[in-house]
Amino acid sequence: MVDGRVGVVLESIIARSPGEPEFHQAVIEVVGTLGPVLAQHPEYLEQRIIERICEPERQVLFRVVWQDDRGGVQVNRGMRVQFNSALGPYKGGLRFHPSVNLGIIKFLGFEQTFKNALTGLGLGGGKGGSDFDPKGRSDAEVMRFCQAFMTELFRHIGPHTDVPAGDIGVGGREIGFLFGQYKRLANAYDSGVLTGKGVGWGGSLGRTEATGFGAVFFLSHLLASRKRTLDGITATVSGSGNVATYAVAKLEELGARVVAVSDSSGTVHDPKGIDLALLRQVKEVERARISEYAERRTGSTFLRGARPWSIPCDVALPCATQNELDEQDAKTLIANGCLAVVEGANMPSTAGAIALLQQARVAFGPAKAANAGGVATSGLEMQQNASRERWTFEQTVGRLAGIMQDIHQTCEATADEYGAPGDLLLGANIAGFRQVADAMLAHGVV
Ligand code: NDP
Ligand code: 2IT
Repeated sequence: MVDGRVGVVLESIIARSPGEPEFHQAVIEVVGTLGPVLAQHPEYLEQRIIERICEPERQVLFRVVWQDDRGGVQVNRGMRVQFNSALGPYKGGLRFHPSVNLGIIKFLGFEQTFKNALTGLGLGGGKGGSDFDPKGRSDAEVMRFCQAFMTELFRHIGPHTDVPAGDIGVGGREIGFLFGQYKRLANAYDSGVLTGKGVGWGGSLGRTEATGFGAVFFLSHLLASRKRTLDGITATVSGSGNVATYAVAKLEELGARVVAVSDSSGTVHDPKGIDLALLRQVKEVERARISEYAERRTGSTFLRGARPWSIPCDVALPCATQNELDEQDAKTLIANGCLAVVEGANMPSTAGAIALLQQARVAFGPAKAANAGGVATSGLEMQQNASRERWTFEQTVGRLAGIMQDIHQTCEATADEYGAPGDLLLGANIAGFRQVADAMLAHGVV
């Protein structure tokens, strides 16, 4: 609910960022739930915290020129949006995908600010990326692109300034090439300048698994609050990248049957349950399309062009990209008796879909809480880099599990406090906002 004064503020924020629909959507979603806290704390409006929190502190746009394997010159655009440093150095991933534009990176940096606040680890918010498309590129081309990208980015980042990591199209291979170039330019081994590093050279055990595992830990708390467990339930997952793969792994470990995964070409329906080893072979080792999985797995089918949401399930985990679950999908999930939707991706559900799910009392785990396990474990990687320690897989995942439990508890308690029991979207937004806003007030007019 947006009252008159807040509505005027929202309109001015949208007007100053034309042509950025994803950013508008993210801002409206957060500010639309802040009514009760703004009523209680007039200082947030008086000090213009909403306008300040919605305006990135710094936005860097740069040209990235590199040579492909045939000697052709390629030109891409790189960017880094340093959104908010009230709680710590800017922190957030890099996305390499042809759809990347400033509005998408701004929405991601905005979401990241509140997500990072919820982790409690002293991390500011940022995001970056490029319209570079890694699909079909050789390792050598990806390396030259990463080196060209870092040649500009390096002057804007540092272990105490801004600490990028992966996102869509940026995984261990890319972080390696980016780190190599940073190290060469800086003439320093600044382990803490990037996270998601290889475990042999400063990375944390468990970071690869963290986002997917964290989302499933969040889901199990959500189900527990409704006296249910994961054991024996049916799940559908979208995507087949980093987040999706380790969501599938943890779901299956905890006794769920995952009957769908997908990519941008279509969905695999595997009624027996996804074969994790085959999924990893196809996607991580061969970097092939998910249709390849269906070709090798008897009993599974490939639904070209389809999303997973028409396949009946008890829980749905969108783990691919923004706006991949719309009103029609929400109606189908509700009609099929879905109990819970937990967002592994960033802003995967449209505003209309969220409204329908909430009306139908489907338990909803919002992205900025449910997928915070990735960045939280990046925070743990930074701790290990700073102390020159190396924790075991069990230690790190144990810390992750505790952080996800705390985040779930904070969202629930905040929703209760503000008169909306069970509304974890409101709980996540208000809890994250208050952390950041109070730090900004303390820091004065900066
Ligand atoms: P990956 O690049 O590893 O995998 C992305 C997956 O999503 C692929 O299966 C890809 O299919 C699919 N996908 C990407 N874009 C689209 C699209 N436009 N339409 C349909 N499918 C698409 O990325 P991640 O797993 O790291 O990221 C997935 C989501 O999770 C993103 O929203 C990201 O922001 C979010 N996230 C990631 C975190 C992390 O630690 N990595 C942390 C928190 C959130 P295809 O190969 O066909 O493109
Ligand atoms: O959206 C996200 O939280 C990420 N892509 C992870 C960011 C990070 O810094 O680990």
